[in-house]
Amino acid sequence: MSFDFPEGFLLGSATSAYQIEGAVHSGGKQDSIWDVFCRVPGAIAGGEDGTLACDHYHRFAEDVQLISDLGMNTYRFSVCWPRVLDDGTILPAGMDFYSRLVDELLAHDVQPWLTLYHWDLPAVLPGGWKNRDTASRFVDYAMALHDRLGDRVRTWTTLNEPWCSSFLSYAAGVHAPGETDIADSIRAAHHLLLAHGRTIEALRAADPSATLGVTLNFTPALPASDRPADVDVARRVDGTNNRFFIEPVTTGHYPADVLDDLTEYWPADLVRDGDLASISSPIDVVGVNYYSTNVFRAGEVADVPTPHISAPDAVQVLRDLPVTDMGWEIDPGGLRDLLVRLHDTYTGPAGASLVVTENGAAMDDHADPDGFVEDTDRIDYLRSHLRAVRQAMDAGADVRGYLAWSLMDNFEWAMGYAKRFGLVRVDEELRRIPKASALWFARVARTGRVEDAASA
Ligand code: IFM
Repeated sequence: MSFDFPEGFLLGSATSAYQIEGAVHSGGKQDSIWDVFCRVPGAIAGGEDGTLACDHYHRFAEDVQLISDLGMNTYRFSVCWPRVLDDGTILPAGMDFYSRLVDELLAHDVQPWLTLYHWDLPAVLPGGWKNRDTASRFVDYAMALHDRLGDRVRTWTTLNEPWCSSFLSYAAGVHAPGETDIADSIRAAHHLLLAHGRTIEALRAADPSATLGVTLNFTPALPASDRPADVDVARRVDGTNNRFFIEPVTTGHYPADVLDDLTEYWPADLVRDGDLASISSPIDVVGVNYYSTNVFRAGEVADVPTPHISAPDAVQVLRDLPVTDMGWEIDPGGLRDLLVRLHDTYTGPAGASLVVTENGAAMDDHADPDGFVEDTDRIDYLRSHLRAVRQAMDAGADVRGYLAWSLMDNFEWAMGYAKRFGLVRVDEELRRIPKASALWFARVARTGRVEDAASA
C-alpha cells in the first residue's frame, strides 16, 4: 500500500562534521578528540581518519546543490566546535564556513537543522567530558555560534547520541577518547546532559522562538525469553541505552532502577542542586536515531569493556532477520513501537514532538562502471522504516519528520570508510554519484508520498 506524509513534514538527510568535512587543520582549527583518537594505532579500521573525508569543507556548495536536486526540504548537519573556537577565541574562517553553508541552504529553500555536538570535542579541554567545566565551556561555544547563525538557523540540537559520547567512548573505549572506566563514563554522561540542559536554558532566553532539542540514539532491548534473568538483562540494557537519557531530559530524574544498578560506580557528588532542573528544561523536539532493535539473554560476564555498563552479562541473540552491512538486524516494527512508546511515555506528556533525525543502512554496495549503485536493498530499508513512521503517526505519535542517514558515504568512525550509509556514493575521486536510493528518496521528498514496492 502507498502512503503519504502531511504537508510540512520534514524529509531530508543528515551528516556530521567529522564524517564529511575534512580540512582538519584549516583556518586555525586545532585537534578534536577524534583527530587525536584516529592517530592511535589500531583504533580505526584500516588506520583511516577524517583528514580528507568527503572534502565537504571545500565542496559544500556542490553538496547543497545535490541536497536541493534531491528535493529535500531539510538538511541536518553538525558544527565542529574546534573549527569555530580555539580555547575560547573565535576562529573567523570556521564561523564564515558555517555561515556560508547556512546561506547556501537557505538560498536553495532547504531548512538548516544544526547539531552543536556530534562528538568532535576540542582536544585542548582538560579531562574532556569527565570534567564538569566542559559543560560550561559548551554553553559558551553554543552562544558564540548562536550569535553568528541564530538569525538564520531556527532549529538547534544540543547533542547527538550522548550514549555514544559517554558509555561507548569512556567505558567501552570504542570511540574517542578511547577510555575504559565505568565511573568516568557516568561522569561524561551526566556532564553531557548538563551541557544540554544549560544550553537549552541559554538559547531559550536568547531566542524564545527557536526550535530546540536533543537527539538520542535508541536501541530497544528485548528479552530472549521470559526467564527472569533474560527479562532483567534486557531491562538493564534498556536502562542505560535508552532511559538513562530520555528520562532526565523529559522528567527531571534518572531512572530509579538504573541508579540502583549502578550504585557501585556512581560518583559521589556528581549530581548537584539544580542540575536536573536544567537537564529537564522544556524542549520542542526529541530527535530519534534508530537503526535496530536488539534481543538479549543473560550470559557470561564479558571479559572485555562493554558499553552496557550495568549489563556486562548481556549476550545479543540474533533473530532470523536480514542484517545490514554493519550486522545490524533490520527491524522496522521496532521503530514504530519505539515512536509510540516515546510519545506515550516521555515526549507527549512533556509536550515535545518527535523527528527521526537518523535512520538508514550501510549496505554492501556495488557500483557499475559509471559509479552508479542499484541499491534496492537500501530502498527496501528506507521504505519499510518510512512505513513504520507512518504507522506510529496513525497510532497517535507526534512525529514531524524523517531525515535519512546519510546524505553521502562518509567516515564511519571506528569502522573507517568501508561501511557505506550514503544515498549518494562518494568514490575514490570524491565524485558524488546519487544511488538508486537517492533518486527514490527524492521522489518521496518532493511528493510526500511513498509508493508501495510494486508500483515504485
Ligand atoms: O554514522 C553514525 C552517526 O555518526 C551517528 N549515528 C549512527 C550512524 C551510523 O553508525
